[in-house]
Amino acid sequence: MNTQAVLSLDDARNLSVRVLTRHGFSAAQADSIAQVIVAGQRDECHSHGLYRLPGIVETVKKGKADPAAVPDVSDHAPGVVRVDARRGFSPLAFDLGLPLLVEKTRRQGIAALAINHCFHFTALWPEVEAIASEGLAGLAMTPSHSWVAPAGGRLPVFGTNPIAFAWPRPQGHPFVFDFATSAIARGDIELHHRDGKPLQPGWAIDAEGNPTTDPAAALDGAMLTFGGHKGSALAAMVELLAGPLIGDLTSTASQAFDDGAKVAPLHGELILAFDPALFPGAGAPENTERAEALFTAIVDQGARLPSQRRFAARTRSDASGVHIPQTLHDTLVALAK
Ligand code: NDP
Ligand code: PYC
Repeated sequence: MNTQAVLSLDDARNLSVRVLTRHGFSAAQADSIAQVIVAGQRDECHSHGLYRLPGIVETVKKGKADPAAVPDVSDHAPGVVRVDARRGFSPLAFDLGLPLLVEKTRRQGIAALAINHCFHFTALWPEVEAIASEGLAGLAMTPSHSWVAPAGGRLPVFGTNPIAFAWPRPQGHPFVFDFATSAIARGDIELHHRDGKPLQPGWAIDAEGNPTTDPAAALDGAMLTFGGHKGSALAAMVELLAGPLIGDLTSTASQAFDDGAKVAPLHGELILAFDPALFPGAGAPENTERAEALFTAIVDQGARLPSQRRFAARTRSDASGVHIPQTLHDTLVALAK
């Protein structure tokens, strides 16, 4: 039977920090990672919640990541903040780079945060939501490992390459989307594999290039992009903007660095922020009204906004905690000892 453990958000955070510090993570690294993992679990993003902890620990055990890395923040150019994560994980690098990104964006209207040399396992919405909470719009993207075939091909070239966007609204939650440019995130293919569930057609091909719904065959073959050639082009854009543009690895280079260890990818991330107060629409209430009318036109016909499911899950979890498989809880308790 698939039994579940229920944890309060504080218990989930404390358990995450215990697992991480037990494996050599500095307090600062552990706090930033735990924050983002518990947020993922709270919002019922199961592929990017507590499930990630064993893989993070493995990335350190295999000698790839530095669990005590101290990221270096630099003022790279008038519109560019750079954070060298120094082979630590991305959450602390983002937390340390955010204040200067916000300051530059407020000064100039637009600014970029380039994170280099980070191990990356997180969803991107916590980052763009943090930017929106400052009254700014945010756009984030990152490569991963080469798991995804280009449209019309059969060999993995791209990462699952997510793109996330947030737009601040006068009241309530911002408008946020966050999706992989693959048909589904790699983490969800892994969860289908763990739970013995078939994939949906169109998500993956096997090692011979044949369509498959078998998660094991997909993990050995290649994932497919969403929207055919359109997702494929967006995936290529993410490789370029969050790779060579910022002096970092493509997903193929990250996979080569991994060298069969099968741990978290090492690469960069590009995050852009926009200050509405410094763009031509500033100060005219009709522009805010037009944006709000767009959201109304979506929901008034019964469609939903992206992140609506997540925000509803957040309300539930804030009230009654998070649910994880008992087997995962047992694994985490063992890792914390
Ligand atoms: P999904 O396809 O589950 O969701 C993508 C987005 O679409 C979400 O914002 C979601 O909102 C929204 N959405 C889903 N269904 C609807 C609907 N019917 N109407 C309107 N909006 C909808 O996500 P993915 O599998 O593509 O990605 C999952 C996560 O994996 C992301 O958070 C991503 O950042 C992460 N990821 C991280 C990678 C990394 O390298 N670090 C790589 C790849 C993915 P809602 O959440 O409310 O359902
Ligand atoms: O789920 O595709 C994914 C993923 C890659 C890196 C972190 N998450």
